[in-house]
Amino acid sequence: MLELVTLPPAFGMRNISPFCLKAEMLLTALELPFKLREEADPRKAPKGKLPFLVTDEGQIIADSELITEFLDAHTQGRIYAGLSAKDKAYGVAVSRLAEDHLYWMIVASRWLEDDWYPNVVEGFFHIAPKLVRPLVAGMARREVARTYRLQGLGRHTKAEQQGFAHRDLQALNDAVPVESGFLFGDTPNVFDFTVAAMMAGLLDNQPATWISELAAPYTNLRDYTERVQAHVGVYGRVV
Ligand SMILES: N[C@@H](CCC(=O)N[C@@H](CS)C(=O)NCC(=O)O)C(=O)O
Repeated sequence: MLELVTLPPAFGMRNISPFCLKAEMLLTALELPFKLREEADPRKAPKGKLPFLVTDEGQIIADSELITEFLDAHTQGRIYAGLSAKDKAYGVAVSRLAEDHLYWMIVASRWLEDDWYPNVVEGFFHIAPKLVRPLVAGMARREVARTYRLQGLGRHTKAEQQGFAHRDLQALNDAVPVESGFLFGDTPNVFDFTVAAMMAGLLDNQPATWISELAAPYTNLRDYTERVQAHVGVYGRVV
């Protein structure tokens, strides 16, 4: 049976990682038998990040997009079936916005805010011995700060970062359908899972972060996120 390796629950989320949640939604929607395994230490993942998928033959596929490509081949093209080249282009562009831009502000809103950071220590590092916990978590925090700066967003003031977040959320709010349906029709596909998984973590993590508060007015995006999760029966939060 396929095995999807994900991060353990944290911050009120059953599946805290948007990449892990997307892969879980996809496997569920494809009705492929699979089991979930939790790995709290990403350093034990082949590429130092989760999720990864272990196939029946023991092949390991690390990265949610590579998992998607593998599953598309495995199901003889079911994932992208019926999508035009233009649909796919739109889906990829929206996914990159969510996963390669908005995502970093979600990370920063948890790790780099002094008043939220204790939740990170508790949520991600409770497995570390109490004595070394602040040290290990502090090293990881410095790495996140370095990455955020390298990515570029970390060079901006908080108000400027909030401006970038607003523009991302407005774009997603306008990109998804109003009231019913999904990006490409009546059934959600991998691109819906990408957006909804990212938004689920942003909206539902507890306690709220600056970006969850900022997302509150984007009600179309919130309703759509609920719709995708309800349709596939996979929620990011603990239900
Ligand atoms: N491009 C990767 C991103 C995966 C990713 O960033 N996972 C995060 C959790 S949300 C992770 O494992 N981070 C651990 C780390 O960077 O040390 C994918 O699509 O799977």
